Amino acid sequence: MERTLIIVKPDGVQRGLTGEIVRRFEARGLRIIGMKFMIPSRELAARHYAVHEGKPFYPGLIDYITSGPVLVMALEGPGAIEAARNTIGKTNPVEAAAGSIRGDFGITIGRNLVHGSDGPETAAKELALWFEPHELVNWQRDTDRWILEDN
Ligand code: DAT
Ligand code: MG
Repeated sequence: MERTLIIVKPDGVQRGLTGEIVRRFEARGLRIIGMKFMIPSRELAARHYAVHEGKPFYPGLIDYITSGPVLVMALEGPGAIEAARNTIGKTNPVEAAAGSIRGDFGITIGRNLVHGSDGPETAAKELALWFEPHELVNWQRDTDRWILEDN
């Protein structure tokens, strides 16, 4: 089992796409274990995007992610990180496959709707950054025997 951190960015929230985006992850079989709605502080945004500090797009990226409410999710499943990244699509929506969230709803890199952790170390770091341990819920999903071969 793997965990990943997903954010519906302010454009996704403002455009009323939160339900559609959550639906796609749920339909895929990823299990929601945490969810919160908040306006990220600049400090939180800076820690989240620390790896991009100094790049030309960094100031705009911080302005964008702190510009309004976001929906933050922790998802769990086998290969959850890669599965979620594939459901989200390539960073630049122009290159994202049709059928992916960015490929279906985005057209510019600076408004690409969703964040998903890019590897196990990043996921662990990001989950700890956005969620307190007690905010992650342990629960049995009754449909798991139809979604997961081994559960
Ligand atoms: P991803 O969000 O697909 O993991 P990333 O981690 O490389 O992509 O970059 C984080 C965000 O920064 C990305 O979602 C959009 C923005 N970004 C990345 N590269 C960019 C670029 N060349 N120009 C403008 N914005 C960019
Ligand atoms: Mg990234």
